[in-house]
Amino acid sequence: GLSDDEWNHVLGIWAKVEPDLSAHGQEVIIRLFQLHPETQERFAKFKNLTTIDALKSSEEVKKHGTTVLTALGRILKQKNNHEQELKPLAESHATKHKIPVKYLEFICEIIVKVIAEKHPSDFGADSQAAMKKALELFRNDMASKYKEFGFQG
Ligand code: BLA
Repeated sequence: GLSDDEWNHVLGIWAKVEPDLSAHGQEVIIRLFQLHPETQERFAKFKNLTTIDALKSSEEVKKHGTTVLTALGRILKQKNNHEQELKPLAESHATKHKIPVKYLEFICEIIVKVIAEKHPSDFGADSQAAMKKALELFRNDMASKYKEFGFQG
């Protein structure tokens, strides 16, 4: 797990992300699709967005980005007592969306990069290390829940 100090780092930087959650979320999703085009194919509703301009001007992309970071923020705030928040998410991702753990790794890495770019003076080495650790816990728990739902991830 994370120490109190590490959770303070995680929630401290998250408090800087929250006022502009949708811009962060939009950037994360667009970058995910640009770097890993196979991830965009998982979204029936984004099939028509074939150019970077179309992605940037899509309200639906912004909305999904907000959904993602809102859910992630709720989970982080539980400081690893996230069973209640994680279970329905793992279930939908295992049985309905069928999202490989690898894609979770992709998006978590991008989340750290986007925060680092937008908050260079508030997201130092200790905070980044703490956030990476928190996201690793999240991913590991998703992966083990996936297995409970019969998805190898
Ligand atoms: C939908 N993803 C959702 C929803 C939530 C999240 C809350 C809506 C409710 C649900 O279907 O369970 C949450 N998505 C997250 C979180 C992350 C995230 C917390 O990406 C990452 C920290 N889901 C993934 C990844 C992909 C993904 C990596 O975790 C990438 C391919 C896809 N999520 C995905 C899809 C949907 C979804 C395809 C359904 C979207 C829709 O049709 O509305």
